[in-house]
Amino acid sequence: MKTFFVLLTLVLGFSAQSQQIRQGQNVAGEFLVRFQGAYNPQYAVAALQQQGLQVKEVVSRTLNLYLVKGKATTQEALGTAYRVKGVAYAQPNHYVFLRAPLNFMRGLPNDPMFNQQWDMIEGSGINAGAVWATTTGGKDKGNRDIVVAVVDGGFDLTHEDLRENIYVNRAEIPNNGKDDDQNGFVDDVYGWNAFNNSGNITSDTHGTHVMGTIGAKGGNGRGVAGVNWNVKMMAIQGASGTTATVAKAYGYVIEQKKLWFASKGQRGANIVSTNSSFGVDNADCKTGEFPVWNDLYEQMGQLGILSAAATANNNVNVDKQGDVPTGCASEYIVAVTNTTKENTKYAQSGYGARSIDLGAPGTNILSTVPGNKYSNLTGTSMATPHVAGAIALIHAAANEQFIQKYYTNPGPAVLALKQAMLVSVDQLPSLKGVTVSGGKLNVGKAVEVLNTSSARWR
Ligand SMILES: [Ca+2]
Ligand SMILES: [Ca+2]
Ligand SMILES: [Ca+2]
Repeated sequence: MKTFFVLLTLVLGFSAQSQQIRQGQNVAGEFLVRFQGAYNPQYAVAALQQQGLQVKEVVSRTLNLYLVKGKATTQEALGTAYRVKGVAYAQPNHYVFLRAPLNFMRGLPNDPMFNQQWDMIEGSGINAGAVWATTTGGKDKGNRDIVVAVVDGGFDLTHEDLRENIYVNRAEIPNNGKDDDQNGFVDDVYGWNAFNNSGNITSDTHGTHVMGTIGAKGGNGRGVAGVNWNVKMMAIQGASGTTATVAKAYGYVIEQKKLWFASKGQRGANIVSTNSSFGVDNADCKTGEFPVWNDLYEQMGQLGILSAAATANNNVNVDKQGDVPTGCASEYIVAVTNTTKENTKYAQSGYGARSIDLGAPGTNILSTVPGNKYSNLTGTSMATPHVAGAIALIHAAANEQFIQKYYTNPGPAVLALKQAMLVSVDQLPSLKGVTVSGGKLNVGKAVEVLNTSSARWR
């Protein structure tokens, strides 16, 4: 009987949510009647029917309790029920709600520092709450894991608010000096360290902070919430040093995604975005001095990987001064500048009507730092993970038409995703005319735009 009660409660609670029913409301015309004495359904059914009431079901035999439906209002029906001989009491059939915090029901997390995360909400932030009401990330409509490759200096993979969302290559046995899954990389469990060609990932503040914005575990009652509460983040070290290091870092990403397609999702990783919070200032990607960079982004793009890239932390016009990678030609780069809580471009951040696609919050951003700590940082490096994370969250929220096209024709699919992000921005005066879109990321609107357009795809 207890099981039945719990089930009933859950069913009622669930329908209550979907119909937007408030606390304190009850099911119209329905009520519960308990009879005195031992269980006697024949008597109860007949006696209630005589008063024009209908027994919907036996709720509890031990309580001699029935769910009853009347034709009149609940109050009138209750009055009628009390006229039935042997009735101990009757009461309305209230809607019951799960004991989740109220903000959880509205798509906002219970993480204690969330009240400082202005970057996630509507207004000055990216409006992630609009998506969280439907999905908090992790899997697409084809039930495939969504992976973000975070290319940076290093990561604290043991951080309390990150560890559950770190990608793990389960086919690789750690630290045995062997390439167990024969993907060409020895001991690559969490990703790859392109600095020293090993699977040994070391910790660093910058990369740990970037990771938290993309995918700190949300709704776990700890710390902060990332753009994705659930996601798999692949740790790739190789965000500085030389172009060769960067090429090895992205080379790993490319190989894992190729393997994923070739094995139909059995091996490799479904990487949908990368985060590039690094680059070369005042460098012209189009002179022929940096072809490797553009080729890496092109190859990733054709495999369905968009790369969010941070532009310079200087008030420079990238169209004129150049920047690598945000001045590179590849359409698969989403170039990002830094916006503030006041919804303006941060003064020391790059722009460019042709090269810088959009803005995202990057000023005083609270996120994870090594040692289970949290801290505020500022820079285009902090803006960009909002975009890399948004790409992953959009994959989780995208409809089946999009996902089908993504599996079969990934390049065009992700260019449509990028376009949806650019046309759905919140227009900001300080970004108008100096960025491609003229505004700041609004991931909630981007999902709407993409799903509306992909619904028409064949
Ligand atoms: Ca391996
Ligand atoms: Ca191994
Ligand atoms: Ca958290």
